[in-house]
Amino acid sequence: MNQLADRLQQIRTAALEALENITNQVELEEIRVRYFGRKGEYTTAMRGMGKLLPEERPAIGKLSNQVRTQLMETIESVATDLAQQKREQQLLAEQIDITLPGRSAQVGKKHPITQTLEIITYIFHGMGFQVAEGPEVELEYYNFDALNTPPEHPARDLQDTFYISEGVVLRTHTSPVQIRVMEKQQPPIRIIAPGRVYRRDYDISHTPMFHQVEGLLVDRNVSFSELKGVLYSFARQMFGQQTEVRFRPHFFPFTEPSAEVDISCPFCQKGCRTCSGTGWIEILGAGVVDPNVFRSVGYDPEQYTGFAFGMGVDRIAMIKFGITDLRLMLENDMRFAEQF
Ligand code: 2NM
Repeated sequence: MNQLADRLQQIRTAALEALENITNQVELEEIRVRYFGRKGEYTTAMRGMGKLLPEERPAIGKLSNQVRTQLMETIESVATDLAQQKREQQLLAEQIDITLPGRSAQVGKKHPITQTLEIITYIFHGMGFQVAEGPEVELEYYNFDALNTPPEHPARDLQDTFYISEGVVLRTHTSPVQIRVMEKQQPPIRIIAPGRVYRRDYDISHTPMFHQVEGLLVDRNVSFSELKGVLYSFARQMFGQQTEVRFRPHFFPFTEPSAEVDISCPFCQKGCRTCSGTGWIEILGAGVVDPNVFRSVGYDPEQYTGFAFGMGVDRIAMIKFGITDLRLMLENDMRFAEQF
């Protein structure tokens, strides 16, 4: 055999040995270039073909093809092995333990005021009341005049009411909503008006914004006894069937007669901090709608009578959930919010 055949055999042996110890694709590429690149060992050796005698050519040609095919195939299979190895390593590295316990999802909760508002609304809905809403920035007329509140009444004072401009206030109660409904609709009326109200008060038990639900029922032959029935039913659904209700005479400009309504303390038999030792907690104001209110909306007080009531939702939420500090309601501290 001639020199070129020896050289090809050498290349084959050396290349196969080198291919056995390959550990990555960069090394493999180096080997390919070293033998089959433009200046590669195989490529260079093949330039010797031209110097062969014609009778030597077929055998050397066959050999060189064999070497070339064998090496190319080996390179190809090593490349496949490397790719698979790499994939396996990757899968191993990305392995996760699906038996580990999951992280529990953080579920948001409704604010206790929202929850209370929803419960109150649900109870009155069950007694046939529909929800009515109105603006928080309100005309002084709807907030006071139409509600039989005289011009010199202390509630209108700058000290108590936020004035936006001449004749425009932040509503101090949701009663103006009832006036607006009565202006548009004829009796029978059975509505509640939930929403935000504003008063210039800020201390341990008052915030300048709080929430109210007011109710209004107007029809023929409505009396104080219907009011008592509705409020008893509400109090017992809200605070439990054993709840007692007490009416104390009071005054409101928009109702006559008027009363403040207490419930028996849900926390004690007689005397705790929540009821200041009295056994009773005030939750409502109520009364029979004053004929002057009906006149201002164009209802005939000879034909229609009605009752109305109003309650502070924030206060009721505090009683319902046993919250002792009003300020917690507005701080949005998650440790507080998560408890309800
Ligand atoms: C209260 C207490 C008593 C009341 C009266 C009216 C209206 F529009 F019919 F005149 N709405 N709300 C009312 C009556 C509100 O809150 C303590």
